[in-house]
Amino acid sequence: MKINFSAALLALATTCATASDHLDSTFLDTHPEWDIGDLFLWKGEQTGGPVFAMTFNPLTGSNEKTAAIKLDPKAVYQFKIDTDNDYVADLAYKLTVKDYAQGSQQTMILRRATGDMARSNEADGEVIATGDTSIADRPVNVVEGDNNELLFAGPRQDPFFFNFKTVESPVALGLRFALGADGLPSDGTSANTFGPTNMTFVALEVPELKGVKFNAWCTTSVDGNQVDRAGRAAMTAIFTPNTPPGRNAERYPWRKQGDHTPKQDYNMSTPSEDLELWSEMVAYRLDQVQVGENKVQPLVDFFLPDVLEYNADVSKMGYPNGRNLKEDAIYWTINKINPFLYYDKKHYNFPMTSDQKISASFPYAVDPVKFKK
Ligand SMILES: [Ca+2]
Ligand SMILES: [Ca+2]
Ligand SMILES: [Ca+2]
Repeated sequence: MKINFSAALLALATTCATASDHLDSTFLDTHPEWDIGDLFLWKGEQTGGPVFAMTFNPLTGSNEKTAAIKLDPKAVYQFKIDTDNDYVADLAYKLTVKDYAQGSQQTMILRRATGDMARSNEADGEVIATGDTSIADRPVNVVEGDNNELLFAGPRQDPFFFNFKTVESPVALGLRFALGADGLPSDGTSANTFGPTNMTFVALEVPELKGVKFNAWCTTSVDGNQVDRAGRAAMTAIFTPNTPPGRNAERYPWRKQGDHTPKQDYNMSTPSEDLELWSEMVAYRLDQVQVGENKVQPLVDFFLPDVLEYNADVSKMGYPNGRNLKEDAIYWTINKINPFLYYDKKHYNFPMTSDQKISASFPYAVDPVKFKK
């Protein structure tokens, strides 16, 4: 099979415009408090246990909005953990919030659920921590749980990055075109991929899970129904992409039963269903971006089920064995699919790491960006 080098790269690059899991369905576009932007998972410096982090309210772009963003008191926010490799949750940490009479600070209630409750979309399980969220322009408020867990929720700068500014065409051209077409601010450096933007960061460090191997993903549910989920970086953006200008929307993304693009169906399904429901979609997309025929099935098996693995025993952790705040998961994803990523090798050394000044202590993510008036 002859590889059309630039067409394949352009096809893949344009899908990353709304990466990672930000704005990943038209339904979630209207519910930013439910819309997971990314899942991160790494070994915490503070306790040595894993840190789980997820983001909401993507692309918050002013001081006023940063001061106002909150979580939804109707929603249940969960880190799902599978410890026996069947991709069904055995343990879940479930966060809910309550509003105060005024202001954007909220009370958090963290529950730990096992067995059937680990699988549910409800706020069930044993309460292990209560305390307040953090707000802009105030010191960080870290809440401690019954088993020495560390919990944080509040505004931070979005840690998501993908450095494409220094990547020469066609990748850079494709991404700049896509970002411009979406009207997103695009600095394109590893400090400010979408320009400087803030979001709500939810982080949980769990010393109890030190040394445990597991698979993890995160979910948002409302009224008992799952409305978003995320595991690996940019899965919906890459595998059920928006149709770029000039392409036939009827043929471009894979269609479920020939009628609609399945972005929200994907968000409402679970990792144990992934191989059955989504193998065909992933294979269709891989063929579209012209990976070799013999590579399609190994890559389907690599990307599904959509979870991050965690094995702290491995001497060199790296995506998708966890995903820390500094590593470039989008680079690794593109490189996995199209390993001929082209850039100026004389002047740059990919993969790059984030330019954000990540803290050595919990919750690690940096202060919210202050916008000039
Ligand atoms: Ca999302
Ligand atoms: Ca399991
Ligand atoms: Ca999602």
